Amino acid sequence: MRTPLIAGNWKMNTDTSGARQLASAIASRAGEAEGTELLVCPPTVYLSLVRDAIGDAAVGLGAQNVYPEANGAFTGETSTSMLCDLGVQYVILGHSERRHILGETDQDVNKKTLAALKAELRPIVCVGELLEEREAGKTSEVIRRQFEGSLANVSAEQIISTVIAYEPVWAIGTGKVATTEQAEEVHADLRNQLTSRYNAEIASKIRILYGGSVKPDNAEQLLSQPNVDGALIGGASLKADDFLAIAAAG
Ligand code: G2H
Repeated sequence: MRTPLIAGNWKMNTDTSGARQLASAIASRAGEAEGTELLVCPPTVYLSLVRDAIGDAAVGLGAQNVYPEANGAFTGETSTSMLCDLGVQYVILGHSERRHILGETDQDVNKKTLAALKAELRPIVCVGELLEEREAGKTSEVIRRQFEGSLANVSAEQIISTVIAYEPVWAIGTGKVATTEQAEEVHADLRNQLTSRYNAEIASKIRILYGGSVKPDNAEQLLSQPNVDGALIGGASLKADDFLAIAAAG
């Protein structure tokens, strides 16, 4: 009942011709991913050209960040209305690289989430524990805190448009992938939190993606878990063959 979402987070990669080629290659083969929703999230500066390269193909367009104010004196930032103006449908928020390299807090992520929802952009809100937090047995506590903080004041109507991504920080770009049991445990816990906060029907509609070194050879196992509804893919999303192979596994 939940359509899997396979999202490519290109991070700070590609250039003009690389972004165009990658988007065109994915768009031309989008039919291979029938039954799965495809999404690409290029760097902000390439959103327009990627949108044009996608054309009418069934591939969504996402941004990697947004600033929570509508417009004004915020040098270097990009507003929700600018993203909407470019035809962007989704925005990744609270990615661990933004939390840990750029110092974003749950409160920052929450402001961005509420601003995105207000502008009818669909947020993909990322949560995930550090290795030391997992080793200290604090995974569930950390995920709960990030869930509560990042999704504060999101209404029942709004949560339906929201996607959650569980990305254990120790698995990001490291080649280490969470076991299917580790992923499913956190995903099920997130679903329980959605049920407690909203209700079971709403919780059953929300997609929870897994992210962290997803590759064609581990995708099938991860995506077969009952509460894993897709993937947020970094490195492997930069090759159309790998990205589409992951989508085919979904
Ligand atoms: C996690 C993921 C994409 P990678 O950051 O969000 O990246 O697949 O390279 O681990």
